[in-house]
Amino acid sequence: MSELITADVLNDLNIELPSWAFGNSGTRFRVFPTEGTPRDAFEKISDASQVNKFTGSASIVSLHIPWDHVDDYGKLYKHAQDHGVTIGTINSNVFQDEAYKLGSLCHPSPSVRRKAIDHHKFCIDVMRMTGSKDLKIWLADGTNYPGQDSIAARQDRLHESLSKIYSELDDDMRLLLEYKFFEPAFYHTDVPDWGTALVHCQSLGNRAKVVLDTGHHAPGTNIEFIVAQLTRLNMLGAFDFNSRFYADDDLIVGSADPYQLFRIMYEIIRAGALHPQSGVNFMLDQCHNLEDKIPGEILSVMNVQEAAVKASLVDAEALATAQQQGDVLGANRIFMDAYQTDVRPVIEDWRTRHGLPEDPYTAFLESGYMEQIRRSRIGGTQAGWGA
Ligand code: PSV
Ligand code: MN
Repeated sequence: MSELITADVLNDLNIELPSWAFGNSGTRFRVFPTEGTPRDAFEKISDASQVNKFTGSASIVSLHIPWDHVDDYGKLYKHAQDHGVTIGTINSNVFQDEAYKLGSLCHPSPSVRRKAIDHHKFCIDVMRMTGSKDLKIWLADGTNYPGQDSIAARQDRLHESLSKIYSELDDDMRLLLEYKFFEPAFYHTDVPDWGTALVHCQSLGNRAKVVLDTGHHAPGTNIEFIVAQLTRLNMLGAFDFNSRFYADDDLIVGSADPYQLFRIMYEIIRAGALHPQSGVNFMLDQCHNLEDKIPGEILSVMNVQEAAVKASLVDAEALATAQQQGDVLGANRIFMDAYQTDVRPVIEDWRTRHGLPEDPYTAFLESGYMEQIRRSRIGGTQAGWGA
C-alpha cells in the first residue's frame, strides 16, 4: 500500500480554531493562568494565526460574543486579514448573564427571552461586520428538578425564539444549533440530542443545520452513526472537535480515542463532507487547562490531519466488495488496515511540498513566539471564561 498513499486529502482540510482556546480555562475548582495569555480578541487572533502558519490547515477563527467583544469590529476584521486568517462562526453566549439563571431562549419570562433574542441580533450584526456567515447557538437551558418547568412548553418557547432569530439572518447566513446531553442542567436539557436539534432545524428552514460536538454525548454513543445520518440528510452544519474520557472534557482532539476520530473522519470523507463547499465546518472546541494553548491547538490540528489522511486510505472498492460478500472479518481488516498505516511520512512530505515545517509542533516551539508573548504581554487582564 505504501507506494500508493498520499496526504493530498489535506488540500481540502481547513480547521476553524476557537478564540477561547487561547484564553485561560479550567474547571469549577480552579483556573490556572499561563504567562503570555491574550488579553483580548486581537491577541487571540494573533495566536490563532500561528497555528495556521505552522500547520497550513487552520485559517479560520471562531469568536464567542461577548467574550470577544471589541469596540471596533472592522478593525478586528482587518487584524485577522493582516494575519492571514478569516473570522468564521460567531458563537452566541446566553449563559453567563444573571438574567439567564432559568434559561435564555426557553426561559419562562418573555422579557428574558427577548433579551436573549436581542443578543443574537447583536451577534448577527457582528457577523455582518466581520464577514462571518454562521451563527452558532449552544444553550445552557434546562432544569435541575422534575417539575421545575414544563418540558413541552420550553420546546414551544424554543421554537418561537429560534424562529425570530432565524428571520433576522441575511439570505447567505446559516443558523447552527448545537446539542449537549447535560450540563449545566442536570435533570433535563432543552437541546439534549441530535434528534431534537434536527427537529428544530427542520422546522426553521434549509439554512439551519445541526452542530455535533464530540464531547456532548453519553459515554458509548456511536458518534460516527450520527455523522452518517446527518450527512445523508444534508443536515450536518459543523463539528466541535475535542476529546473526552468522562464528560465534556474538552481535551485535545484525538487524545483519548484516536480510533474514534478515525471512524468519524471516515464517515466524513465517505460522504464527501471534507470538501470546503460541503457546508460542514470543522471546528475545535477545546480548553487547554494545563498545557500551553498554542502548542495544544497545533497538536490538535496535527491529530485531525493524521485521522483525515488515514481515513482517506480506506480502500472503498475492496471494502464494498467485502461488504457485498458478507465477509465480516475481511471488511473489518480493510478498515483497520487504513487505521494502522503510519501516515506521518506522507504528511511530512505534504508539508514540505506546501512550504511548511515537517514537524509543526517542534518548529513552533523553536520559533521564539512563546518567549516573545510571555515577555511582552505584561499587565492587563488575561482572557478567560467570563472575560
Ligand atoms: C458547551 O459545552 C460548548 O461546547 C459550546 O460550544 C460552547 O459555546 C462552548 O462549549 C464554549 O464554552
Ligand atoms: Mn461545543
